[in-house]
Formats: sequence, structure tokens, C-alpha cells
Amino acid sequence: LGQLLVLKLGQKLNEGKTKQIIELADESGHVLVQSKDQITAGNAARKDQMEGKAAIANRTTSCVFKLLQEAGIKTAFVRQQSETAFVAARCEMIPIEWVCRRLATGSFLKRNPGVKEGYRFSPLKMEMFFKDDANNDPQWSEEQLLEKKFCLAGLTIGRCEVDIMNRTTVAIFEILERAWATQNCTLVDMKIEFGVNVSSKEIVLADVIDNDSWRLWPAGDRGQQKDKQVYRDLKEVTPEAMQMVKKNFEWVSERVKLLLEPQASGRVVVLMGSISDLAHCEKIRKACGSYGIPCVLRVTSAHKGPDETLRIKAEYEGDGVATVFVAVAGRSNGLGPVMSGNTAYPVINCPPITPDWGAQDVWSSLRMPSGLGCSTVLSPDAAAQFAAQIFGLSDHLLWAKLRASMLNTWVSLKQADQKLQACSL
Ligand SMILES: Nc1ncnc2c1ncn2[C@@H]1O[C@H](COP(=O)(O)OP(=O)(O)OP(=O)(O)O)[C@@H](O)[C@H]1O
Ligand SMILES: *[C@@H]1O[C@H](CO)[C@@H](O)[C@H](O)[C@H]1NC(C)=O
Ligand SMILES: *[C@@H]1O[C@H](CO)[C@@H](O)[C@H](O)[C@H]1NC(C)=O
Ligand SMILES: *[C@@H]1O[C@H](CO)[C@@H](O)[C@H](O)[C@H]1NC(C)=O
Ligand SMILES: *[C@@H]1O[C@H](CO)[C@@H](O)[C@H](O)[C@H]1NC(C)=O
Ligand SMILES: CC(=O)N[C@H]1CO[C@H](CO)[C@@H](O)[C@@H]1O
Ligand SMILES: [Mg+2]
Repeated sequence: LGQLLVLKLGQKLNEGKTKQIIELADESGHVLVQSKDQITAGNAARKDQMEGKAAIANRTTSCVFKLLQEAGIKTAFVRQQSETAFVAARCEMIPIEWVCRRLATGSFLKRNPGVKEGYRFSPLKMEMFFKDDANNDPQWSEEQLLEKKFCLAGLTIGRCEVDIMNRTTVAIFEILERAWATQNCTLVDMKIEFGVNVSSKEIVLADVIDNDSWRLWPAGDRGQQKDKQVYRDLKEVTPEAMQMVKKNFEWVSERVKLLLEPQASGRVVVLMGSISDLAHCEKIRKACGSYGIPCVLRVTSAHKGPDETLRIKAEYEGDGVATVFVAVAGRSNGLGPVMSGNTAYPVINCPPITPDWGAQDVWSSLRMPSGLGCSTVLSPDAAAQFAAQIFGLSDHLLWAKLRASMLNTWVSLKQADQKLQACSL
């Protein structure tokens, strides 16, 4: 509450069943999203105050948005403000619920009789629902959304915007699915909403992601579900039953914090055959930094000082830190192959190719003796990215960055094309 007093609140912009949206007098373009202390189901037909629920919802939303934000997904979330409130970009909300499913359950089974609960969707199943309480949020097709030509904060929701939301929903699901897997929890399905940031006119993930937004089955077992379904399924709302729902909520909100914890931390060791390769190696280090991977640079030549090369290698073996070696050697690359033949850690060749002899030199990185498994990439960025992909196998936070970056590249291409088409009209 102390922190809250520091904020100068403007007028209340909106109030729904679970939260209030309040203007911030001193931060234009931002709002305070304040959770209300109650749980609703069946469109508020069932309403019970649940002490502490808002705080738990706050924690869930902040952790999930933080995870996505750090991965590089564009969200409205700015910062946690108090136990029950966070500051977000002011958005005009697109009145669509995007639903993404891995396993069939709930309303999908009713709409698709014959499909058994637990049917696995691969690729993920996408659905959208128009937010219209009076008509029970009807399911919509893409065509229905396109024909509506919604205009929010000056942005018309057309083909490009719909594709971006669809793709972003899939990326968000995959990131959260991977994160929950670290807790042995299956993310069964999820619903999210997008808004248009009124300042940037960009589509961003908005509203909240909390217990109401997903189904989670610990160990893939519906019987142990920890989501709001438990509340919906209650036959009678007794204090004991509500206590159980709250305990489930707490179970999730305790675990959601663990989603932000790195699983393992690795390191990249770049070996260069000569100090003249330093500029190339600095680019690798910089790119590793963008993934948050520590990177050390060493100079050693496998041709001129093989004893030193193996001694340096030994420094990074056996201390329990997962290591990827990157070998940078011009002309004849002996460094990568010698490393690869003498360590079980992965080795990536990244030779600094020159215009004169590059076409010949590259063969020293490609044509290997049998038994060696080093890879070769030519750009420093690619070397760092490949190392990140290796660490991403066991680090969901790193994997999330790679996944978000793939999405953002796709979105940039889409937007560049749209801009070009608009200009040539
Ligand atoms: N960053 C934001 N900027 C502006 N409005 C927002 C933002 N985040 C959420 N909102 C909107 O605030 C309103 C209140 O939220 P709440 O979830 O309580 O509504 P609700 O009763 O569940 O109604 P709805 O069916 O629209 O979700 C919603 O219309 C929601 O879309
Ligand atoms: C999302 O995109 C997929 C793949 O292009 C498409 O099959 C699906 O119909 C889209 N879903 C919605 C709800 O728009
Ligand atoms: C997940 O399950 C595996 C295998 O059952 C177990 O070894 C591991 O400790 C579990 N992890 C968590 C976080 O519960
Ligand atoms: C919203 O857009 C403004 C203007 O571009 C930008 O400064 C701000 O960071 C955006 N907010 C969020 C949360 O993305
Ligand atoms: C999310 O779920 C957890 C546990 O199931 C619960 O503690 C929390 O209150 C839920 N949040 C919301 C908004 O329902
Ligand atoms: C009361 C409470 O749980 N508040 C939390 C809201 O979420 C942030 C981010 O996880 C926490 O730092 C607060 O403690
Ligand atoms: Mg809502």
C-alpha cells in the first residue's frame, strides 16, 4: 500500500469482474491494473470473496509476464506496483479471446463430440472467441474477425494483425508449456487477450495470465488439476471446499516463481588461433551476451602450441559447468578438429573467412577425420546462436529467448512486406 500512495491515480477507466483499470496522472500512456479480491465462474453467477486471491493472482500474472517479457515477447506489463496491482501500458483491448490447446478438454469436447478428453493436438489447436457476455462469447472464424474491421487506437485489425496474434499466441503457449514442464506440469490449454499499446500502436499481449487463463495438470494427470476448474466443479461452496481451491491456487502461485529460475548455466569458451582474430571473437562474445551466456576468450594455436591448447581445454573440463567451445582459426583450422577429437563437449568451428582463400580454407573445418562431430558456422552471430540452442535444450529461459526471437523475426518480415505493399499502392 505504501508504494501505491506514491502513485498519483487519475480516473478509473474501466472496471470488470476481476479488476479495475486506473489512469496514472504522472505517467501518460500507463495504467494501474488493480486485482479485486474475489473469484468468479460462470459469468459471475457464482461469486465468492476469497481472501488473498488477488495477491496470488498478482504474483501469477507478474511472474508469467516477466518470463515472457524477458524472453522478448511484447507485453503490456511494465512493473509490479503492489501486492495486488501492476503498472501496464494503456491499451485499447481487442475484444477477442485467443485460445490455444495442447490437449482436448472442456468446451472443445462439447463442440466436437466424438473427440476423447486428452486428444493431443500437434500442431497446437487455435480457436478464437468474440468477447460478448450477452451472447456467451461466441466462437469466431478468422473471416468473421476480418470482416468486423475493428479499429483500435488507430490500428485496423486486418490480415496482418490477425496473423501476428495467431502466431504470437502459439509462441506464448510453447514458452509457457516448456516452462511448466520443468515443474512436471502439463499446460493443457490457455486463453489470452491482446491490446494495442495506445502510444506505439503495437499489438501486445495484455490483460493478465493467471489461474483463470489456463489448465494445468501436474504430471499430465487431470485428477491432480490445479486450475480454476476445481472451483467450477465444486458441488457446494463450503468453507472447507473454498480452502481447498485456495490451497490449489497457492500451489500454482508458489510454483510459478520457480518458472523464472534458470535451470542450468553454461558457458562459451572461444579459442582463437591468433590475437589477430580478436575482432571476430568479440562479435561472438557480444552475441552470447544478448542471450545472457557468459563467454571467455582465449588465444591458443593447435598447430604451434598443442600442449597449451589441451591444457586450456582441461581448465574448462571437470568443474561441472556445461561448456561449448568455439574454435576461431584462419587459414588451416587445426584448432576445432583437435579440440573436437579431445573433448566430449560440443565444438563449433567459426573460421574468420577471408575473400582471397576462404573457399579453400573452409574445407579445413568441414572435412574431418572419422569420429569427430564438430559443426561449422561462418558468422559470429550464428556461432553464439548455435551455442544458445545447445544450452536451450536444458534451459527453458534461454529456449524462450530463441523462440521469441524466431517470432519477432517472423513479425518483422510480415510488417516489412505490409509496409512495402502499402507504399507501392
Ligand atoms: N493494459 C490495459 N489497458 C486497458 N485496459 C485493460 C488493460 N488490461 C486489461 N484491460 C481491460 O480492463 C477491463 C477489466 O478487466 P476484467 O478482467 O475485470 O473484466 P471482465 O469483467 O473479466 O470483462 P472481460 O470479459 O472484458 O474480461 C477489461 O475490459 C480488460 O480488457
Ligand atoms: C491460426 O493459424 C493457423 C495456421 O495458419 C490456422 O490453421 C488457424 O485457423 C488460425 N486460427 C485462428 C483461430 O485464426
Ligand atoms: C519430475 O518428475 C521426475 C520423474 O518422475 C522427477 O525425477 C523430478 O524430481 C520431478 N521434478 C519436479 C520439479 O517435481
Ligand atoms: C508502449 O509504447 C510506447 C511508445 O512507443 C513505448 O515507449 C512503451 O515502452 C510501450 N509499452 C510497453 C509496455 O510495451
Ligand atoms: C491461479 O491458481 C492458483 C492455484 O491454483 C491460485 O492460487 C491463484 O489465485 C489463481 N489465480 C487466479 C486469478 O485465479
Ligand atoms: C503479495 C504478493 O504476493 N505480492 C507479489 C506480487 O508479485 C510480485 C512479483 O512476483 C512480488 O514481488 C510481490 O511480492
Ligand atoms: Mg477479464
